[in-house]
Parts: sequence; C-alpha cells; structure tokens
Amino acid sequence: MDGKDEALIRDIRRLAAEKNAVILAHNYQRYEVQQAADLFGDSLGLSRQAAETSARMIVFAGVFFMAESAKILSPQKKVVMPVLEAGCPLADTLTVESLRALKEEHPGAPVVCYINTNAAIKAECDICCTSANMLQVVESLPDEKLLFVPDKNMGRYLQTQTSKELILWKGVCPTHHRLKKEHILELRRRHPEAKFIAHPECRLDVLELADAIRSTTGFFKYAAESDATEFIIGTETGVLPRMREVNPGKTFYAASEEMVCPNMKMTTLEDVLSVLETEENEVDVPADIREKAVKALERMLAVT
Ligand code: CIZ
Repeated sequence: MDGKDEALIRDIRRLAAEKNAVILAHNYQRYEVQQAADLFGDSLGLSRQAAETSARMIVFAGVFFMAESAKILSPQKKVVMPVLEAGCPLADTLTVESLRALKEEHPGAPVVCYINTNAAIKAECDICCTSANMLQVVESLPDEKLLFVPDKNMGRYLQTQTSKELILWKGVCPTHHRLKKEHILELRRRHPEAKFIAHPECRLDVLELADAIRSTTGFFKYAAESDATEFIIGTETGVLPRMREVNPGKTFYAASEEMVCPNMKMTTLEDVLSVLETEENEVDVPADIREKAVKALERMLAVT
C-alpha cells in the first residue's frame, strides 16, 4: 500500500470513529477498501454483524442489493453507499413484473430467491438463500416444485443436488459466467496439484470440474483448512489479496484474470472518505417492502 492510501485509511478510520459509523466491505471490493473497513465478508454475514453493532451509520462498500439487505436488517440505522450507482447486473435481470408472471405460470410453487436480488423482489419471495445455504433452504421446504431466482447457473447446479423440481429464471452473473471450462483445463495442466474452488454462480460444466463449490466465505475456510498448498480460485478476483495474506505458505491462482466485477471495483478509498464526510447516498427501503422482504430473510435465518 502506498503513502496516499495509508493517509486516506487514517482519515477514514478517524472520521468513522467520530461519526459512530461502521464500515463494511464485501469480499470482492478493492483490497485497500477492505483494509479500511471494520468488517469484511459476504453480504449476509456483513449485514448481520452490522445489525449487532451499536453504530449509528452503516457505510456499505459493495453493490446496491447488499446495502438494501443491511437496511432491511437494521431499519433504525442510516445506511449509505460510497457509490450509489454500484449495482448488480444479476439482480437487475429480474423485475417484479417478470417474477409475478413466472408465479402465475406456476401457481402455488413457493419462490426461493438468492440474496442477489433487489428488495422489491425479496418482498415477493417466500424465502431467501445465499451461496452458502441454498441446498439447505431448498430442502427445508415441504413442496416438490419450487421457483428458484434469479441465477440460472446456481439453479442448474442445485438441480443436480436435489430431487425437487426447480423452475429457473434466466439470470447470470456476467463475471462468473465469463469463466469457461477451457480456462480450468489449462490451469490444471499447468498446476496439477492445485485444488479448484468454484463459486456456484459459475457455469455447470465449470462446476463439474471443481474440488469444492463454496460461497466466498467458504473459499477462505476451505483454503485455510485444506492440506493442499495450491488453489485455483473460481470467483471474483477481489478475494485473492486477502487469501494470500492470511495463507502465507500457500499459492493462489485466479481461474481467470477476467473475473473482475466492474461494479464492485467502482468504490475507491476517496469515495469512502467522501460519503463519511457528506453522509449522502442514503439507501432506503420503503416500509411495506421492508416488512415483506425481512420475512424472506428471517425464514432463511430460521433454517440455517
Ligand atoms: O452474498 C454474497 O456476498 C455473494 C454475492 C457471494 C458470496 O458467495 O459470498
């Protein structure tokens, strides 16, 4: 880290303490932004931890649906984003209208939504899931037919793990969808001892090559606990610097250097400092949507 970043992080930490703010950074954020944060991790873990703190304000360095989830779980706290335009193309594939149409086509089938959805979609769903608990959530429901939205790759993988019938939406995460089987076969040829860890947002033929399929938090746990010393990392490259830092004796290869989410990389240290100063870019969730969306989150929390 250079002197400029160190000075910015000092200013951020001082201002966060003065303003009783907690700074959350998703695992995919720029490394220096993660270093400025109080907490880093996956979206649900961060929102849950933030709800437990006595902070007045949550600064969420991530993408929009994540800040909304934090607001849903902490309605009394002010939630701001350093860059309000940082959205999620996967979440944006599904509108309320298209979800309602899908529900009409399959009356009575409950809807499971991945946490990568906007609050208005969560409000229309029966239960949420994350990449860490999706199978547990699906299996917790008594129904044999379910709608699973919005990630088609994750849904296709889930379909290989459950006997239930899953009706899928067509969304994909462009960053994970970019990874192809050929990338892994080539890396495996060059690093035959390496374990390949894949995120369930990857294509099914990529997941079939994986030694482990994990959420981002699961990537860290797997790498720390494994006896292997080399790993191919099949998720957004933002996880790599900290994986290397916390596992000094191990080697990590990006499955593809193109697995970079432009939305996640929008937020800079300057943006974090600026939002702490101005307290602008507030994220709000209307009460009627929040009341329904929180039920989908709470149902998930009750089964995991
Ligand atoms: O929920 C999250 O944070 C996402 C988007 C991915 C993950 O696996 O942690």
